Amino acid sequence: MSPRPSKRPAVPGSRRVRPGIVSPLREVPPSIPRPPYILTGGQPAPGDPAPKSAEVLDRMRRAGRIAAEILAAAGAAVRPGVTTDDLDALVHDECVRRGVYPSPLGYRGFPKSVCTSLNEVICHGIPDNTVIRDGDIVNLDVTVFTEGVHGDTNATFLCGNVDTQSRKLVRVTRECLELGIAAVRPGVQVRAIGRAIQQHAEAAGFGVVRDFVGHGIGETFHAPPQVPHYDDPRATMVLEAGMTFTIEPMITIGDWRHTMWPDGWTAVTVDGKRTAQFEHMLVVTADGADILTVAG
Ligand code: EYL
Ligand code: CO
Ligand code: CO
Repeated sequence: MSPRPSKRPAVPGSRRVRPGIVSPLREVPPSIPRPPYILTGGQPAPGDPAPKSAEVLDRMRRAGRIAAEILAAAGAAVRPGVTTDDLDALVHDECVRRGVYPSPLGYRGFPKSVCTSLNEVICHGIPDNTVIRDGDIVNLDVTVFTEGVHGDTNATFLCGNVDTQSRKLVRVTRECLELGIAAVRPGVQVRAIGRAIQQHAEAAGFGVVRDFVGHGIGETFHAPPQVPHYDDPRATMVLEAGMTFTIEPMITIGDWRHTMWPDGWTAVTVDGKRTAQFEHMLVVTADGADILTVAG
């Protein structure tokens, strides 16, 4: 007999995520254009927060749509028994099929084509042979480079029968992204976004990760401004129509502080409690924001 009835979710946190075995590098056909950080092998260009032209926004909308479609396809593949490396293969193959470059691959030495962050992993988890189990939550963060620009989006997916508190965490985190987007309009400071997110997360009893932020994006993957997901008095930049950036709140059941695995990428909660994230790339419009990472 099983020690627990099969219909009840496993106790969250009863298993700690551990580093697994990372598969060999996947190749991108030489016909697919690379982002500058791959071609130079050097540091990413600093980028620019300036408003984008309509022509650049058209390209970013196409990149954003492709990223959103690949994210949805990968999320639909989440089920018990699938490994995070299986999801990397799916994202990688879908990028190649569509002729776009998977931005994480080779970015600052990241070895895979998507970030896969399970349970207490806050962000930047490296796909490996870890098996996703019933009751897990998994964030998939897809960025593609095409037509000279990046499209960056992520979501947290439920695997099978997930406990009530984890489902609340995922719902509240999605709402935090929506409220952050609703705070965007010309003339407000960047800090208004984090203020809206922090208010909602803390009212639900959850924590807001401080050490990873949203970011300007376009021809560079990570550009100014930094977009904190809490009310940071340093985030004084005033939004203007045409600016493009991500909002990507990471919300925790417990402590918001992280520890970094020795791989230098995988950020986990200090207390081992679960965390969730959602991300969109958007443009500031005359009266609000337009989300660029929507499937067609
Ligand atoms: C780079 C910097 C520690 C980001 C994303 C920043 C990673 C770890 C210090 C993806 C991959 C942001 O924007 C991102 N996802 O939505 N690497 C990233 N870094 C970094
Ligand atoms: Co992302
Ligand atoms: Co991002």
